[in-house]
Amino acid sequence: MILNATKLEQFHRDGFIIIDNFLDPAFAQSAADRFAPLFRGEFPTGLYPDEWNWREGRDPDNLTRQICNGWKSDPTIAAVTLSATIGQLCAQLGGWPGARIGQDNVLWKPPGAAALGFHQDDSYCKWITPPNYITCWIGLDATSAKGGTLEYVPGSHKWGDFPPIRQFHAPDDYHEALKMAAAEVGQVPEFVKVEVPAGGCAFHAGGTWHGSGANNSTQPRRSIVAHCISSDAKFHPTNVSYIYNRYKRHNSLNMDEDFFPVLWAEDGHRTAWLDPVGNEKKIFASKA
Ligand SMILES: O=C(O)CCC(=O)C(=O)O
Repeated sequence: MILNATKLEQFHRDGFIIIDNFLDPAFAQSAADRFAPLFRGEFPTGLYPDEWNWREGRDPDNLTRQICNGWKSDPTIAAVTLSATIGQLCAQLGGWPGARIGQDNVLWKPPGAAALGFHQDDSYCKWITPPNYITCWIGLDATSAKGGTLEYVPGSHKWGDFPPIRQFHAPDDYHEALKMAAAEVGQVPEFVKVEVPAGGCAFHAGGTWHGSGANNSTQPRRSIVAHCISSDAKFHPTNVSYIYNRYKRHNSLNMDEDFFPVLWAEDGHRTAWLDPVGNEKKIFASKA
């Protein structure tokens, strides 16, 4: 799967692109079916994910449920977020020699669940050099403005770097940090809402401002997200992530492929323990 010149131009101009048919709809449904067991703590690999931010019976129903690095816990999630296809597209968009997974997210916004604050992904990867994500966001359900789909501010990847936001989950005003950033650079934000059928996706640059409103529909909004980094990425020499620096070796800044596998590289490398490229055919719907 290779992006054509129009899509690349759009990405560099707007900071995102939207692809209506990306995951095969039947596969999107089987991935969505994994959400309820995962958030109940049923992990087929036996491994906890790196972050597990909502648990059945413990946390309020009106929060968006989030797991980070679900690939470690569930092979169906891994089939998507560790795919060579996503790696290749992210490398192409980032102008990188290849792509690794930096982190994945499993996001479940049931009817009535609250917003997620507008932010830039790159604010959250200062523990990596270069500190840049290219993100692939996939809707497993058909998405709508009413259902709290992902929203972008076109061109906002050119506004520069801003710090992590005050409140990511269920903020009082999900535009708060965006408004402050826009005022600082003298811009008036416009919004594009990602309305795609089940299996549709969007790719965005790490600097692009994005977030999502409450789910005011009667349908769940389930998404899988792959935040890729360059295959050349290293740990930052001094900035430490209290979770992800657990995977850093002593006296080395190299990122271990056991924890940050290379999904695709232009020299043909793909981390040896991942599924071979040919196994992906039934997962993806179309050519971009
Ligand atoms: O799904 C959402 O509403 C937010 C997702 C997000 O922040 C991301 O994909 O980087």
